[in-house]
Amino acid sequence: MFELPKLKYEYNALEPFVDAKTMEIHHSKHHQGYINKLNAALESHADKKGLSLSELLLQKDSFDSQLQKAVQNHAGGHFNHCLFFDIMSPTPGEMSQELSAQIEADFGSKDNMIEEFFNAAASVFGSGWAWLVKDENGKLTVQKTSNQDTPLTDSQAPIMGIDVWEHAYYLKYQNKRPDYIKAFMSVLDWQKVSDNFRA
Ligand code: MN3
Repeated sequence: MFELPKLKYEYNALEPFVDAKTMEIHHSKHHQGYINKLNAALESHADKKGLSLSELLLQKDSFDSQLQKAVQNHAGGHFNHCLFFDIMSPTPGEMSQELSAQIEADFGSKDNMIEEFFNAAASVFGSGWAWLVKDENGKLTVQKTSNQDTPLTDSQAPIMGIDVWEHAYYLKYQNKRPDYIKAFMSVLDWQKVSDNFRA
């Protein structure tokens, strides 16, 4: 059974950038909801219960269509939210030299990468995510996914991502998604993103 990870900070710790009410609902209702639905889907698939979250996502194409859809949406939702909550911090750290050098190699500069990430997040149509993704050679790209699809595959893994579903920002920012993206960048823990890059 999958369980909701505890946050490393209080619901109000990211104020004023991300408000406490949004954090509470997002974590305790939305993230918990994906976990509940994932666990429910696995109830009838006892042979899959020993698989890790990553294994479920990487193997889902071999599952029956009902479980495949449940894993895509709810294991994806669980995985994506774990990363998202983990890379925000009330005391964001600095980017490593290693990540900084890779960003310069792949985007020319940190500003260019942030601009591309910002534009990706702002232009997701409907509900979805924008990502910074590392491939098997360490190369970085900005990507977008719809719904709870995740960029995790055998050959690439997300190291940073922003949830642009309206539930992530509507209470405080309403239709002003760009303001929310800017706020997210203010609480983004580059040290954690650097750890994910190194992993
Ligand atoms: Mn969400």
